[in-house]
Amino acid sequence: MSESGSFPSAFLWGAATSAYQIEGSPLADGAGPSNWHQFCHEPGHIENGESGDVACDHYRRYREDVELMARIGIKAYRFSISWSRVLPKGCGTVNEKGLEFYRRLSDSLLENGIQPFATLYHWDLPAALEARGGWAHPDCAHWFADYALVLFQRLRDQIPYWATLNEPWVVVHAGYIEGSHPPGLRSPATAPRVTHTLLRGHALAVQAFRAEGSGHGQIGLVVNLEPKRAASSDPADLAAMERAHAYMNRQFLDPVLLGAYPDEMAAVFGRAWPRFPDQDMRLIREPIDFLGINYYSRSVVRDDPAGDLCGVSRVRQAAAEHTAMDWEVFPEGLESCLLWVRRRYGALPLYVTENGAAFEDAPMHSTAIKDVRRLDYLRRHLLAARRAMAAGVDLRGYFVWSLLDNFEWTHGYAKRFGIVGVDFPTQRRILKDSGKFYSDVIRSQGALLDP
Ligand code: IFM
Repeated sequence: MSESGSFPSAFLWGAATSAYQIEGSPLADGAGPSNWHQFCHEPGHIENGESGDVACDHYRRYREDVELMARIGIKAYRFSISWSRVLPKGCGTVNEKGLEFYRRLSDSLLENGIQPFATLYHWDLPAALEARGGWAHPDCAHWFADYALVLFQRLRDQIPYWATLNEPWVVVHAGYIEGSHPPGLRSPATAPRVTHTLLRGHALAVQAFRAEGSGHGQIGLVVNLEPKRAASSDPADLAAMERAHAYMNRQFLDPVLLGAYPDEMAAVFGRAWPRFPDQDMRLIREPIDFLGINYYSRSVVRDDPAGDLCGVSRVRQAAAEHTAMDWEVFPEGLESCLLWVRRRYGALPLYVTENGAAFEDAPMHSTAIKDVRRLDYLRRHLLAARRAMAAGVDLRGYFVWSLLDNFEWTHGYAKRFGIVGVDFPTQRRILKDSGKFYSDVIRSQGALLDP
């Protein structure tokens, strides 16, 4: 593969979404409430008091959305499965109607020549399990593996790609350090156990996948990575950068791929970071078939004892371009992340499972959306991905975040990431210029990226 020209013919050109962010109808057909459903309905958590009650109404409009993906030329669709649709109480009796939705969605994708790529956990935990302690309860690892097994037994014939967890770092950081996601805690004493339970759950689910036995399909983990740079060459800033890097980028990958948590975790958490049993560490190292990487931005950091948990503050690069999330646009960081993963963890098949940008778009009542900045963001990141491939990274696919404008968690509907615009009052879909561009890139197999 060279730095110019086409991507390999088997490259998976994809788009990604998640259940709570797009489906709507969260309690339909016997589904149980999720922790996100409850969190949104408690005042003060979400901008404008919004929720995923309607979202993109994808639960009812999925056929239309699949046809749209087919028209764009998308080859793979990464969606997530709502645990509480399938198991309303998190464990026990299967809600057949909930499961049936994902069967119909997968069938419809396959009929349209699109590969289903399912994430088992994209942050919406059944509320019944949150009430029992959620991920802070060690048994949550088993509850998750039991749920995963139901899906492997029932949907494995239709779904070739499975991811266990989406961005476990966000689950821990936003849920248990910042308190901005459910369960809304600020408890550094709890966070290490949550990390460990998530990883045990991931590994038990991978083991269930292998044991289930049809041999069909692949399973992996999805993490969000962000290169850290020191604001100066001062040794204190360099040490701060290493702590921030270990906390965000290595906390989950080192145990899964190397069998041990980074030493820096004890420095970050102090005595709250326990010594975990050797047998757990062996379990967590269960081999995976691929790694999914979500990439958006980088951060420049400096030592700051009054800063975050790591004793670090972010130094905003005022001269750089930023997205509507105030994330620096830094395409080279995608290339450096991919190269770093290969250097540190070896030649694992990789997917960019999310990449994209929120920008203010033209009003949704228009028929065209000229989102020049998003288009440019995608082009520059795809070029970065291709450079990494030319340097030997085994990158098998790329999923734009997101197919649709959707519910951006605590920001509600204020941040638009879609290559397809959604006029929420009417639910009309409008293909943005970035979507047309992505379609052309796919049809040219990436050759169009060349200047
Ligand atoms: O919308 C989220 C997604 O759910 C997880 N990754 C980052 C996206 C943008 O914030």
